[in-house]
Amino acid sequence: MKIEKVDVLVTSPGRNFVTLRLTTTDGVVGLGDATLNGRERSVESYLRDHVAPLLVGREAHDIEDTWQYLYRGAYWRRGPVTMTAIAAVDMALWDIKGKVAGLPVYQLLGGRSRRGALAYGHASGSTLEALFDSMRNHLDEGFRAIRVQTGVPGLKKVYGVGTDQARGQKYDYEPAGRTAVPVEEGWDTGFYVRHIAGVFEAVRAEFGPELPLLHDAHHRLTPNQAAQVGRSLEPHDLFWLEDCTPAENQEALRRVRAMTTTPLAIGEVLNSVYDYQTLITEQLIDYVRSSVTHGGGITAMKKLMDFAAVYGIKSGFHGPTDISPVGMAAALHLSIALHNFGIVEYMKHNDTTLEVFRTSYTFTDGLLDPGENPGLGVEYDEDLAATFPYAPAYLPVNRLLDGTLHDW
Ligand code: GCO
Ligand code: MG
Repeated sequence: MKIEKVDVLVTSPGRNFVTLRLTTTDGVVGLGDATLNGRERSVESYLRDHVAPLLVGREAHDIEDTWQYLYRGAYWRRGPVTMTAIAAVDMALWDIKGKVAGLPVYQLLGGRSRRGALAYGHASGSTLEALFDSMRNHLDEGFRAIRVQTGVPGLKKVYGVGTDQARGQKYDYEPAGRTAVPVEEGWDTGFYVRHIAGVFEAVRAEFGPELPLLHDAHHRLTPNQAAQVGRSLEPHDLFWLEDCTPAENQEALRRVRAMTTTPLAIGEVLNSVYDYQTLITEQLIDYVRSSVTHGGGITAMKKLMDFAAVYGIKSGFHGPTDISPVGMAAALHLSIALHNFGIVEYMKHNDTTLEVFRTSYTFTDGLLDPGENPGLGVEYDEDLAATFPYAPAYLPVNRLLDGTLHDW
């Protein structure tokens, strides 16, 4: 069974997505997610101009060999564009293999390790009152673990906080904006550090000690600041503190780790096992945050998680709305199969996205399940998708209040 046709579909049903579709000589169709938020066209070109010509005529069943061919064969290694492109091919091939076998992909990865994958949702509010409302909505929807992000006094717009007008709605936070250039946000780490422990104290007072709470510092702190925040959050027992320092410096986590017992998660901007080598072997983190979409696909993430398992480190795959439902499904098949699963992010796609991508995964009592359809279990409605043309969108950039460019 050879790969016969390669389509790269760039559309905007609800937001921008890049979808790879492989069709075999037997007419089996496999889907892969190749969405790289704000840089969509570069992955599209990588796939269309450089990868598609190599795929036509290859054996569709040879997933490992194709992965190595695209990774080693390019000579130029790693990086978000390359690894997202390889991930899309890898997912599509697993999708095909599952459909041919008549099995959901998780069965090909070793079968089920749990009844469902614990998922966390994104609660936010510019004030405590708005945050509590958002948390109650999440609890009503069935979430059993919640990420908490709030406004910071003195700052106009803060990462992860939806608009209060959208309070009570399900899908109220989308960081990418359809603007000609990125929106600029203002930031002061001191304001944040002085504010954040009080937020969690108030949340614990309102919602009790048991609810798993997560928080994302989005790469903005120095190791010292991260250690300080981690320590100040210890009494409030976080499930994790995410991306406390910029992820590319693995050594930075040594200081944070030595100073705090707050569990640490990192890696949504990382894309290779080598980005984790120090983090894993020195046990500097508790959770791997990469997505299957940006981390080289199911093949690469399974190996990364097996490596992490040796050191007792668990998965917490990235699942924002800029991972398409195809990428989300891939993460769920892997999450159900892995022994060292921790939690999975579930930001929820909007209705338009879910009309174009018909999924078979379900969310019940706080747990996600990939479903029993063969392959990844996602169908793409090409005709409907074509009615939502791609439009460039950018993630914001962040400046300190004196104008210095900072990590967003
Ligand atoms: C998360 C992430 C996202 C990213 C987004 C960028 O934890 O879900 O930090 O909110 O900012 O995926 O494209
Ligand atoms: Mg994050």
